[in-house]
Amino acid sequence: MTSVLPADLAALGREAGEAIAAAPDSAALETLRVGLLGRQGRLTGLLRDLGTLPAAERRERGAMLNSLKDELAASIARRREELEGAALDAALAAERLDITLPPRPSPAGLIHPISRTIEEIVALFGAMGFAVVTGPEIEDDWRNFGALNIPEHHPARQDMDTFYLPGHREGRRRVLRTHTSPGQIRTMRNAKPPYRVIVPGRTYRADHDATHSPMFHQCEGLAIDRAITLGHLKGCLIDFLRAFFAKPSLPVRFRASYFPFTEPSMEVDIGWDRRSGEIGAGKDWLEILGSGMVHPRVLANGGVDPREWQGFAFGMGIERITMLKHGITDLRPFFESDLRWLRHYGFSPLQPAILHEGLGA
Ligand code: 2NM
Repeated sequence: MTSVLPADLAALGREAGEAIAAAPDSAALETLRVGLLGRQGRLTGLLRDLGTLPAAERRERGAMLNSLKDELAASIARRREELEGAALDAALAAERLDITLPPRPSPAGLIHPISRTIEEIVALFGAMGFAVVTGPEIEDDWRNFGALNIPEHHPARQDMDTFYLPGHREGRRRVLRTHTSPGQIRTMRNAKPPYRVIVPGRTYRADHDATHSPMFHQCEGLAIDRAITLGHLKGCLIDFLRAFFAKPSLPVRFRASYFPFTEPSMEVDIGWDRRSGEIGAGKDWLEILGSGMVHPRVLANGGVDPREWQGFAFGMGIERITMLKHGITDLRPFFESDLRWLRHYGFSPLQPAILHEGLGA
């Protein structure tokens, strides 16, 4: 635009240019645009007024008005881009997400150490082909004692140690199971060999002091096939103990013992340091579970022909191996529901016991 603008157009251009540059947001800018270039706009009005002018004046003023209109439209478009860019920058800054931040602590609950140990046992024995079996906590004394070759006069049967329930069917007193072996008896009577099962669950004995709870947890296992040997028992339990305690060279010792339901019977010890409590270190031995080849009489009681089938069984205390693995020294808080203890010893439900991550502490 080289020709000099008449004063009214120059003033309008300056005023409009300043207002556009100062428009604080897109809405204000749009109001300005409508006021200048809309159908009722000031510039539109001036263009409309051209018709009243003489032809020569009309052409010159028309050209100036059109070029002013183009200039203002371009200024508005530039300012719009500026404002939209600034709005985007502001939104990006305000909604910024730091994806490197750690997650907020989850308010979700935690897995009780007993449940965690059972999950780990299930994972480890599951990998060795064992299925999980559960049974009722109220049993009769035949499944709990008689079928297991535990004699009538055995001290474990005494009222002192066992919770007997009132009322009973002929000769079959009802008891709170003192071990999970009745679950194994049920498996033998219900399923056809071969099978491998573990039976984790609650068990009960009339015992209550610093190291005994009247309700506690056990896991027993049973593997029956045509040619299961003591070698299978040893390999299976050594593998389990080394994986459970996450110590690949954990010393494991088998020591001859006696149980009425197995023959031969063996206690299983692991190496530890009595003074420090460290598992797998030092020169001391710690009894950790019981095992043996299932007694032929127990097989027969389970409806399994001992001339055709044989196998091994074992049993362990869940609280005990949990305490040893995690350095828990007192049994009592396991069942006191003290949230401080549970928060300290609980496990994240988001990190379940899966073998490809290992079972290390
Ligand atoms: C143990 C030790 C040794 C055992 C035996 C049986 C069954 F039912 F097959 F006869 N179940 N569990 C067993 C064997 C349990 O616990 C220390």
